[in-house]
Amino acid sequence: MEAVTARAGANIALVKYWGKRDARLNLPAAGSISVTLADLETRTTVTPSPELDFDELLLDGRSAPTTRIAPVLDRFRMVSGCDLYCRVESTNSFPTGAGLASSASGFAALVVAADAAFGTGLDDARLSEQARLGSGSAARSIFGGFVEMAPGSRDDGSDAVASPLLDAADWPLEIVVAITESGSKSVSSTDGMNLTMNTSPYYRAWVESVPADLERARAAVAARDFDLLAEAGESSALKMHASALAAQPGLLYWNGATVACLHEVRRLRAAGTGVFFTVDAGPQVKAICLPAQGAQVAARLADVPGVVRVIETALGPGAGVLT
Ligand code: 2P0
Repeated sequence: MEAVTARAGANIALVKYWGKRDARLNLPAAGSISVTLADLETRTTVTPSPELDFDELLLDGRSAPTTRIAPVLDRFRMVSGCDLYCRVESTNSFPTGAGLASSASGFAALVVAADAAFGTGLDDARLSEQARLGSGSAARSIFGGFVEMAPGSRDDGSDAVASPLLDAADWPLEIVVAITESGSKSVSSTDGMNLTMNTSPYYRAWVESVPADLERARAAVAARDFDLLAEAGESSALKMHASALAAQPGLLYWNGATVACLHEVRRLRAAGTGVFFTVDAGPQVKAICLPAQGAQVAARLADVPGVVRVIETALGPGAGVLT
């Protein structure tokens, strides 16, 4: 069998995913809306081989545990009827230890490469389902541009998949990531979500508020209404963090520079720049900018005390095979 290489971009949720209706199948408690990034990507090569007695993983050149990828490969082995173990080599274009999640682009690239290597020929919805079983946010990285993840209602999760809302080229927003701490050890998203679900008195209110944010964000994307997207996006991020802050013990993902960046983004918007913020399960700030405004926002965020570096990227395409 041939080695197959695939790539997938990381994604950033504008309407956040935070909580599950089924932890085993990674079924989200509510939908989410994201943008897929062009320049923060994972490239993964899958090589099935009769010479292997177990799966192997090389992550950025280093041997890594296969606990999370072996179940994904098992499903492709089952569907294809081919029981070969695989060598998986995966590299991220963005700095590891920069606190930027790589599980979304990682699992999306893995399932696309495995699908081609095992010849299973799954369509995009089924690839999204397989990526979701690896990591909830990975379901969205199968698609490019603006993407919506459906929570689904079936117990087997077959309808909990992502679908595209709008191509990147149709509204080429720019993203600036302000890194405020490198190598930070946050509580993982999976653990943070579980703690919030189990202990936060605000969790239910958070989940109940998501459909209205999805509606606003969907309408904003359809109309290319940046102000409406900014309102829905900042509100979703702040509410997600409010639910996490109220967990026991409270999850405080932000540092001082994180908060300083949020204020700087608000100052810029008040002065007329098209920009809004979002923050995930870590201290980095992601600024979403109108086309051609990324460079100005990057320069301003780079000057905020405590910002270690900034990364600028365009929106990008969905996952695909390279070779
Ligand atoms: C999101 N995050 O919508 C939210 C906002 C982080 C904060 O999706 O447990 O790594 O593997 O499904 O996908 C990160 O969560 O969690 C995430 P699992 P995942 O982007």
